[in-house]
Amino acid sequence: MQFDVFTLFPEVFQPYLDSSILQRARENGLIHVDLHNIRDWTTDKHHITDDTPYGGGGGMVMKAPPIFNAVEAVLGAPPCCPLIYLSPQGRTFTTAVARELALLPRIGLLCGRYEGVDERVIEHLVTDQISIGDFVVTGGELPAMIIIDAVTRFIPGALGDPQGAMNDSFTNGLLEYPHYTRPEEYRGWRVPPELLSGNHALIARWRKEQALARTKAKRPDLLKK
Ligand code: 9WO
Repeated sequence: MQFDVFTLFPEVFQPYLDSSILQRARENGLIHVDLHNIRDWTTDKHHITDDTPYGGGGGMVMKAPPIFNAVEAVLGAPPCCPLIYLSPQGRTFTTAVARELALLPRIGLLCGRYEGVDERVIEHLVTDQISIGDFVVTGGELPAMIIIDAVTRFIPGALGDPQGAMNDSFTNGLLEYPHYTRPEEYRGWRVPPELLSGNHALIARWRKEQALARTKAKRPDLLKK
């Protein structure tokens, strides 16, 4: 699966893409991430990407021409794949959306900064808007990175474990059971005896009960679904 990211700050993606699961998924050819600096598609001497808003009010708006130039150069016109704008106004990102996106061969991710992009970009270039939650951050880069991460986990083989994301929270509609590792006792706190019993049926039952109890206590809304 290919991700084409359009951003003014491509360098913020690199360290995360070069770590852990995403690094390995890239090395194994399961995902390919291309970072495109919108500034490279400006045509003026000063490489200007933003301007003051019509109607006043302060702040800056990302200009339409460099964004159209960048996206059309990379994805074509008409575009070869969806272009997702990361915005608090989008549909909410969930595990179901991540699974759906993981089925696509390619997606574009457009990251806004400042007060956002010229509305004509959203009307005539963007095909989908996604929000990762009801809050505002400095730009769309971190939300885009979250989408790349969550989607990659649903690409077969990306987790190295044949079970993949099967046991993750939300996949079965429940929160995860508690995890423990050595030592067996730390500062007087013991690991639950069920996990030390060696009885696999007992362990499975204990984990299921824990997952249910936690979900009931912390996220009763998930049980209703
Ligand atoms: C900034 C701002 C400043 C003064 C008055 C109003 C304002 N609105 C914004 C704003 O929404 N800025 C956005 C920053 C513009 C688009 C990119 N930015 C962004 C994306 N912030 N938060 C997101 C985001 C994306 C997906 N899911 C959650 C949040």
